[in-house]
Amino acid sequence: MAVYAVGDLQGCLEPLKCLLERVRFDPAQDKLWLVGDLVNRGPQSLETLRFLYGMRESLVCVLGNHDLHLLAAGHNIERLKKSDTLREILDAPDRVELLDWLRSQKLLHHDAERNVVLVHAGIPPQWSLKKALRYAAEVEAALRDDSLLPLFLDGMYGNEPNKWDSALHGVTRLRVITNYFTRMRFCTADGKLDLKGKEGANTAPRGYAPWFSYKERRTQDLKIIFGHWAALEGQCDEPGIFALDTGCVWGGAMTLMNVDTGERLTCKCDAQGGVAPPPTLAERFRAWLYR
Ligand SMILES: [Mn+2]
Repeated sequence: MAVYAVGDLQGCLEPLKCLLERVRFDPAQDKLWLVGDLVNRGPQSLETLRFLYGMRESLVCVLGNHDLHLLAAGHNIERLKKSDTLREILDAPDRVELLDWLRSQKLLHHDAERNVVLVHAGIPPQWSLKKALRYAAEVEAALRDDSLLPLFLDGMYGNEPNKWDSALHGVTRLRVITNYFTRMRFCTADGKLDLKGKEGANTAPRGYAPWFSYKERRTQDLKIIFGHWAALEGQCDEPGIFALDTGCVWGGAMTLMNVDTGERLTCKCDAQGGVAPPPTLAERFRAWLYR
């Protein structure tokens, strides 16, 4: 049995299949961990979701910002944006099944035996693993609760408050938790978020730094696998921190890592003859702006 983690899929099914074939993935034996952002922007969001649903027993999945956006659109909370490629899911006959599966996923997965955590964006420096798990569970409970779900999806959008305070309550509290786990890149040592910067690790605004870079970070003794930050290009010098988003949907590649050995493989988005014509520079720029 092998355990693999794969970076953001964003509706790119062919490179995922390419990677699974290359490691001879066996759904009966092996496990695939997904860092979230399964859909959106890429060419095959519906097919990707169906493919994953078909192998759901072999998956561990944490949710990303695009997955939550899909849930909000699917529950008529949020309208689709021009750059979204989610319409085909909303129109699909199996949408209820697929979206119900999605909303039953976690924000944070902890493998105690391996001492590894899987999360879409990261864990803020001021939270211990214990606290992070507790806060993630608050959002996960809201996602699973029919009456709380619309309130959460409606209230999750926004950048404020930009810092955790244990006195926060209601949907505001859930929004801050969700922003940490699914959108964070740069923050201050005490966890104040900057949600605007999307470029490389050395482009932090003054007073901010990548969430994983702080000496004070309370999860130093843990391995953390994350996605979301394509501009890192899979590079992260911090010991125990594994960046897996290599920007497949932006013309990069998809990365798969063996969780136990750290070995990595990549497949390009056009690995099998191309599933979509390469975007023009203008399209890529527009897509990047909307990311
Ligand atoms: Mn993301």
